[in-house]
Amino acid sequence: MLTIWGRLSSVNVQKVVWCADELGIEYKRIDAGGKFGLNDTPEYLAMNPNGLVPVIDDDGFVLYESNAIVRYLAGKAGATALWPEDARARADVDRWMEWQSTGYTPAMGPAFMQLIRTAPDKRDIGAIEASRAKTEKLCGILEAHLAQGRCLTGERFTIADLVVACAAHRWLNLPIERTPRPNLQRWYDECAARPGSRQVTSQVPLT
Ligand SMILES: N[C@@H](CCC(=O)N[C@@H](CS)C(=O)NCC(=O)O)C(=O)O
Repeated sequence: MLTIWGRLSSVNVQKVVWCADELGIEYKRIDAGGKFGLNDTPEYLAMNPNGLVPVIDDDGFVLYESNAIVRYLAGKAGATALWPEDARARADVDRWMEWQSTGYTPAMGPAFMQLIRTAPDKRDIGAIEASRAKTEKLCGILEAHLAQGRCLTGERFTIADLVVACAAHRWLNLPIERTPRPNLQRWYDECAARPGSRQVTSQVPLT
């Protein structure tokens, strides 16, 4: 039995939950992190010394780092449509996953933290604007790329779409000014219509 630790308001937990739902894997999710705590207990730190969510335990196999978990779940399920075996196709998927974790989500992080998790009178307007500008630039890259094909790596939905769509969900639901991006919106709407996404896309308003 798969156990997932992590609160659903975490974008990194959302990726894992969507992936498990997409694959139809049975699992138990335990709220941890943020207001739920638990992630600073010795038992939790033994699973993830970083004290961050998510962590999984799959019949004794413990793993942290959300994108590694997503790859593990897809790989274990033999879901080659979601994570292709061909070296170049896989590298293309992995590239977008790296792009999400090292670029896209960090870019919007300050705007999210300020607008959603900081009291209005304590907000740093400069940090919000800098974060908005960085994210807009990356959304421009997505917009141009998605003008060329249905999904991020061609015509088929993969775990690259899944993890980038979790970040896009957050961005598209922030109370912030955004440049209209019809291709990005079309792609996001298609990802969000997948039954596996429902627990992520129901996270509105953002918390
Ligand atoms: N690179 C890690 C980042 C994990 C991370 O930063 N998790 C955040 C939530 S998104 C966290 O645990 N924050 C502390 C908390 O929720 O208490 C991953 O992708 O799993």
